[in-house]
Amino acid sequence: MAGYVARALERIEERNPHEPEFQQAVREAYTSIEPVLDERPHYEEARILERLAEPERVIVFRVPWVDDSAAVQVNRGYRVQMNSAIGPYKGGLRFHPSVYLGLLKFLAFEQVLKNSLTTLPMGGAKGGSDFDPKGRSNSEVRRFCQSFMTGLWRHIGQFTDIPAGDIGVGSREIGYLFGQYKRLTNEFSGAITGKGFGWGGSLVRPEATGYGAVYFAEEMLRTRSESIEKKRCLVSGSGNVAQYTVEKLIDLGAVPLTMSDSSGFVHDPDGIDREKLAFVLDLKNRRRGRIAEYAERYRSATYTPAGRTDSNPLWAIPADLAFPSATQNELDGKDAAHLVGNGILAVTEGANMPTTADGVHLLRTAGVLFGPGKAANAGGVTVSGLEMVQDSVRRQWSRERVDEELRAVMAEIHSNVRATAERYGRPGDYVAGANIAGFKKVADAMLDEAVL
Ligand code: NDP
Ligand code: 2IT
Repeated sequence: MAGYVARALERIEERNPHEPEFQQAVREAYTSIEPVLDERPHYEEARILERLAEPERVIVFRVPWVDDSAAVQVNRGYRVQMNSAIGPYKGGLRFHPSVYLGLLKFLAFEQVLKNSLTTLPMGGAKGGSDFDPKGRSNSEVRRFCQSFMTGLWRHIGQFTDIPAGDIGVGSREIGYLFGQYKRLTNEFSGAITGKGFGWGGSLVRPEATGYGAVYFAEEMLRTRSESIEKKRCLVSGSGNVAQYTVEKLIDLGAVPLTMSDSSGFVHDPDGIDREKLAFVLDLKNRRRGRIAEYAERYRSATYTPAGRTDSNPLWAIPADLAFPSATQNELDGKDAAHLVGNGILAVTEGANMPTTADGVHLLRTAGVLFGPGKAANAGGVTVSGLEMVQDSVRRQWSRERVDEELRAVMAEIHSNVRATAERYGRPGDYVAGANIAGFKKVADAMLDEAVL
């Protein structure tokens, strides 16, 4: 490994112990940008790698709230404002019991490079809480969100930091958060994205991440003269990203075979069609039930509970395309070996860092088209950026216009990533291309703005 990268990684890992996901994300990015560092030695003088891995600001706050049995609960709230070199901090909020500072630092770090790729002027951030919305009533979720925003509101704003959704934060939570933000600031502004269309949101924002991932997969397949049509697809997750990945796959004539949640996965060899997807949307977004119910409703499907073996049997099902769209590190080396063994054509990351480092290595060396999350799932934050544009000009665009812009940005990201990989001697390496292209724009802005 070239000198500066190795030295910087050592320092960063020493400074950030007990944060394995953050270390993983930084290592993956930095080891793939070496060719730029060789070309631009002044980055080392400016200690760009160290600065990029140090959040500009971290906010940690108490989130007290009262549950339905009148008991007081205490959670921890966070916002990691990672980098504002190219625009205001921007990134989602995650409510999940696994949330801790290191997890949000990994997500904020990824967000900086991802947002840089979108062509829009957005810095990177991530926030959230260890609150577990599962099994909580609407009133409990509302009280939690209001308390969370009471801690956060003074640190965000339309020109400062614009949160959005992520795991555990969907349209219901965004509504509660936005309502409380408005009440505290006495201002109706676009300080949060993912809002409902009736109150300042953008059409296609709910669909954007999933649609964008499929558009990115289409672009990758085109380089091999392949199309999505009739391809058998493995999708993990059954939340926002997975739902609209499946919808777009159906639109384009592909055959989605699987969906999952943290309890297990369903495999439907007949394919998930529109009616079955509508069942999943109702199950997950309204009734908030478990994916196992799909296999009770549709006899063509089988259900496999999670955690019986050390690899995930979802990835062992023969298919042409894979869309990991649930969570980080859900696809490891063994899973990748199953995919390769079954002749998978492309893996497109809908989630953030769903593939482990050895998984990525195996897929890449086997020549599988591999679309890393920071490029492939950038559609969500892209339409968040378009929501900010609409909020600023106080107009709302048509579904067709937003979808067209989303499609164009995903094609632009794909061609930029591909051309960058080629230019730096890594043809076809979307990981290197995405990291280098995302990094250069931010690093150069940091240099222009002096030592901040
Ligand atoms: P949702 O909360 O809507 O859905 C998450 C899905 O993943 C659920 O099916 C959930 O199952 C499953 N899941 C969550 N945690 C785990 C876990 N530890 N193990 C197994 N399954 C798990 O979130 P999103 O769909 O919004 O997010 C999914 C991924 O996509 C995340 O990595 C997120 O960071 C990323 N992403 C999201 C964007 C967005 O716009 N929403 C944009 C770009 C990336 P269960 O219900 O059982 O918890
Ligand atoms: O990981 C992500 O890109 C998101 N969760 C979306 C962030 C956003 O600001 O829309």
